[in-house]
Amino acid sequence: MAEKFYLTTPIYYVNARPHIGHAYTTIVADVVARRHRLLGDDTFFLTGTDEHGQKIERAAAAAGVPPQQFADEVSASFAGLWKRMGITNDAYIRTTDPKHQQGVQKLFADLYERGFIELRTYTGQYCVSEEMFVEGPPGTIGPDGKPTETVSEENFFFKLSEFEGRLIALIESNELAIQPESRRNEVLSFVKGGLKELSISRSSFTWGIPVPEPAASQAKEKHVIYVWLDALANYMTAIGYGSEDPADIEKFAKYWPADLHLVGKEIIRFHCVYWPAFLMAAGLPVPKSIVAHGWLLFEESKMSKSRGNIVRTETILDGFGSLRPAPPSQPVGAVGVGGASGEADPSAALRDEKNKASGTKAQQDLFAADVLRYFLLREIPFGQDGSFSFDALITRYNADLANGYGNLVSRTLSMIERYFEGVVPKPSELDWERFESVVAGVLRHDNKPLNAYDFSGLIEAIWGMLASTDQYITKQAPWKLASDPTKRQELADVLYNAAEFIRFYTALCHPYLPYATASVWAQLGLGSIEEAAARGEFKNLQWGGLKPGTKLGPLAPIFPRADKGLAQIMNDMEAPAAAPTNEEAPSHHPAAPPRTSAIAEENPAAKVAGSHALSTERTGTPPHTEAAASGVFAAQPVTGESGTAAGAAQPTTISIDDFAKIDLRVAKIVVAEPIPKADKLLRLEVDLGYEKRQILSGIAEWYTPEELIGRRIAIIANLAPRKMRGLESHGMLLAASGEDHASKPILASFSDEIPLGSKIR
Ligand code: ME8
Ligand code: MG
Repeated sequence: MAEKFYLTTPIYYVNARPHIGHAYTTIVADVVARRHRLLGDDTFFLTGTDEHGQKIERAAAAAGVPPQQFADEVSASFAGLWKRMGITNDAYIRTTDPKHQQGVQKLFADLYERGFIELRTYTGQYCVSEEMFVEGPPGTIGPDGKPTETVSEENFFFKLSEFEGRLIALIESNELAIQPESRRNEVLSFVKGGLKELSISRSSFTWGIPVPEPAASQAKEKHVIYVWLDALANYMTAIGYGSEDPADIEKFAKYWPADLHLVGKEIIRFHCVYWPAFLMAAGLPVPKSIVAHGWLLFEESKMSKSRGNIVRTETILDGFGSLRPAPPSQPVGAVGVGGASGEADPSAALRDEKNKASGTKAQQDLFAADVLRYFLLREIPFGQDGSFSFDALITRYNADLANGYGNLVSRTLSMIERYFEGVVPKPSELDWERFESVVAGVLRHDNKPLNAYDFSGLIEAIWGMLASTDQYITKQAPWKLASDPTKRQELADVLYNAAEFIRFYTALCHPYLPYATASVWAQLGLGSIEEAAARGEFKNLQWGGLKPGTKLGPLAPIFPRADKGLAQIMNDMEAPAAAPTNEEAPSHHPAAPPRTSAIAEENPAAKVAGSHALSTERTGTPPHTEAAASGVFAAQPVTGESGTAAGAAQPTTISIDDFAKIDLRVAKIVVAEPIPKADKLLRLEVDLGYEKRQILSGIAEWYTPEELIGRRIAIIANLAPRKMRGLESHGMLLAASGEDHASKPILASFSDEIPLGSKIR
């Protein structure tokens, strides 16, 4: 029977929207989950959000929104991001879920009944941003660098000190394995330094899970359960703890204890000391391992919501997503690949939820998510802190993905296409010796449990092999062999070996680059990588697994080179969000969806009059895509549905003179036609009454030429011309579109009475 593997990320606070620090942990967990699935384990991967406590209550109050509504909005932005990135979590827990609350109350009641909780009066220093008590006199500075607040309350206390000895034994025996070693030592010395009783309830605010009976009626005031006890319990409630439902009971019995809690290094005390102590007190098994990673730094300090020095993952998805090459003409059968582009009626397909998920924007997101995954895992030695910058991201991308893996794949497969009509040739023999010398040790390295978290080491080793395959091709010079008819078999040998190496690297990299490897797998003619993985093909890779005679799939570029200018574009995309989202006094609603707030803070007139690249930010469409770079200028809703989150952000005002600079006019579409090799673009000729002109517009996914011809629409007439695909575009169409990039932009249109060329003011 398959072994089970249960892993978790921390559940993220919903006081502000996600940044790439959260994405880092979630990506690492996703890589580990994918790897365990490849090994055939019955894997369960959990993430979610932490929604109670004083910090969230205050953030909601500052935004003027009830805490539940605030939590709903921010939690949805985390869940939505994970979906965009193709994260494969099996469940998503929210601590406001009724089932979770029921489980937490059961845990509290059990601890109370077993005699590990008692009521006491307490005065101490509290740090709200870390939700923890701190030793010291009033005015003591908390871990967030700010003075703590003095709290004097009657509280329920957990008898933590009773667990000192048992915790030390647990950790020293590795029954609870803590990695890396430095963190293990840190935890051990903390425990050996002596443990004090831990306050596990609060009565000065209400946003939390109420302390249950019989404990509740012992206290004078109403208490809520300490947010960390509430939060940690998610790891059990998400898999059924506290529920009477037989299916839940079975699930909990199957998956608990967790095999791995993956966390950032700042929360190891909660996970390695408090959590196992609570569990031992409740008579439950403790997790098998806790693995702590380092921090992502930005401009030398920890990227954090309270510092405001964050980079949003959305910026990378939108920025790098714009590079994504057009998909091969046939679906390649991987998650999120294929889809609407080849449909006869794309707008009909987009209405379908399922197709929507595999639409063009979804593909761009998955492509860009791969780039971020690769960068974070390759660049930062796991466990250490690492700096993030857009420049480093682009440098890595070009060196390793575009010039490395991507180039190896395209040169090899295009030669098979050219010299062997796209059919994998038959080698004279399986070249085991070459294989052994190149692959030496790497496969064993991957399987070594001790190195399970040395992601950068493994990737480095794979890229070393990749380079040697590249050198092999260069040395054999198949393009020369091809010109000599007597060297046909040698040519077959070189290209077979190269393709078989690529198959190996692709299988090894699958957990890191799930989207790109799916595409390469399909181009190798091997179909769906997900299915191959599910069949267990990657558990024991054999040289020669690529069968001669295999017909390659449709070829397409994997990683086109990124221009250095992309760094500036992404920096600009961050600019509006760079204002500190101070938790105590938010300058704007932290939950505002990034694009909406960015729009609200920008000056629309400046964007229209300014460069095309900038106008793409405002449309929320990635820069450099044809849809964005020319032709459509889409308005997006500035106010969120609730009218709160987004509505709180105020648009910058412009003067009437600014507006007067934009020449908006009514025009009629007289010609509309596709542009060869540009899937998204249409070439339009519009009549302004006083002149006709050409506009290139990225609306081919949504409009057929037939339905456009004859329509009266609104255009920006005084935009500087721009050349694309060798054609000049003189203006942009105005269109309204939703938050969702995948939805159809609705062109601003006029009835027939209005004369052509009329000015819109
Ligand atoms: O601590 N670098 O939530 P949180 C790397 N709700 N990782 C980072 C990071 C950075 N700059 N910033 C955040 C909480 N993270 C609690 C957890 S668990 C029962 C409750 C990641 O929103 C990292 O995993 O402050 C870190 O531990 C976590 O986000 C903290 O998220
Ligand atoms: Mg934190």
